[in-house]
Amino acid sequence: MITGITGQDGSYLAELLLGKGYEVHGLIRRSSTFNTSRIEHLYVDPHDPDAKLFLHYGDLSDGARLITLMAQIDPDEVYNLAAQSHVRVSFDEPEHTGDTTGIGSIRLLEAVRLAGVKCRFYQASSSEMFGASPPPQDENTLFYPRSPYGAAKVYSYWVTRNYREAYGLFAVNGILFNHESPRRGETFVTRKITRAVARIKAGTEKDLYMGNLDAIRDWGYAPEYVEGMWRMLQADEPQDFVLATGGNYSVRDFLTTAFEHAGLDWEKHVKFDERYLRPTEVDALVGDASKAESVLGWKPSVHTPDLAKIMVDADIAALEHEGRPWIDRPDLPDWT
Ligand code: NDP
Ligand code: GDR
Repeated sequence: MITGITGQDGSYLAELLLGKGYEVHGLIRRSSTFNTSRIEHLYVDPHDPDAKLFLHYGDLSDGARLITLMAQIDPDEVYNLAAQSHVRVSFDEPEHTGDTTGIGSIRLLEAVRLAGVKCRFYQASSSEMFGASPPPQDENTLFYPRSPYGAAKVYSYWVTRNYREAYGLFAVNGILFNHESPRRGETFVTRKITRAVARIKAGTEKDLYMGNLDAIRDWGYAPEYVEGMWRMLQADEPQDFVLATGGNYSVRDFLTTAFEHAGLDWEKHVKFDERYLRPTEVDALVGDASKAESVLGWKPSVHTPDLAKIMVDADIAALEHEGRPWIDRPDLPDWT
């Protein structure tokens, strides 16, 4: 069972698990418009005897529904990926962020416990929990969150550990550093940049308004990170792991690579807008994933500069084909 299946990571994880022969159940939110574009290509009519993907309405704010679903589905593995996941937005909607990104996790853990489900549980923890602690960060680094989002993720991290210790649940935290892809939400910095590059290249846009260009991040490739999530649940013992590339790049570096890849000069197009600044910023996140490499054999192969190029190519292709390349263009390479 995957919460957040309609998001970037949920869609890649669903693909990975279906490819391994799993039956996958996803929690989706009721919305007045379709919110399933990232998983449309995986959907098979549930009346089809070959159907392996099943979607259920629900919300992390609705504990009773989570208990009902747990009892009905009786999953072997639960991946809690749902969250209000935007750090800047968490300053605008701190209470909602606490309710979904924080309390939502304990509602799901309680649903597992109360329904008596014997499953393995993955919690999508984040490098944002390290916040102001200087890099490199690993599993032993002190948490010092710098946003309502980071603080809510710290809560979820600790309740996941607590359910492991208190109830013997196989519950783990994947502490993932930033990971991106052509499916990344359009308001996160990498996708915002690569979409703008495609539009500027096509001549439909001229300027890109941005906030702090000095922030350092360690941007990896999402499909590799969902493989790491799955490995954490196959391990002999429940343990928490950092997943990261170890890369050290500024937003300015990402801009430079992305614009240059399309033959453009970012300095001619990028303008500053203070609305994209955060009241407290996380200056530098650079992860040390050596524990994941030694215990899980997990090692990322796509590093930030190549990731920027993959995303620019995909956004240019999406514009050219007036759609989402990973759905409309089966001839495109796997990374879409
Ligand atoms: P996205 O923002 O792309 O996806 C979030 C998902 O959560 C969507 O499916 C969304 O549904 C769903 N969701 C939001 N609120 C609720 C709710 N109240 N009830 C049920 N579902 C809800 O995030 P990512 O895929 O990038 O990230 C997955 C998880 O990993 C998140 O928890 C994120 O905080 C965490 N994380 C992400 C990292 C990254 O770099 N991507 C790094 C570290 C942690 P809808 O589509 O309807 O909006
Ligand atoms: P982050 O991702 O906050 O690290 O959280 P985001 O891409 O939003 O910001 C990265 C850095 O870029 C700076 N920045 C801008 N950010 C956005 N969104 N828009 C801008 O215009 C802009 N200009 C500069 C930010 O200040 C920041 O320093 C992501 C999310 O996926 C979380 O859910 C996840 O937990 C963490 O990564 C790890």
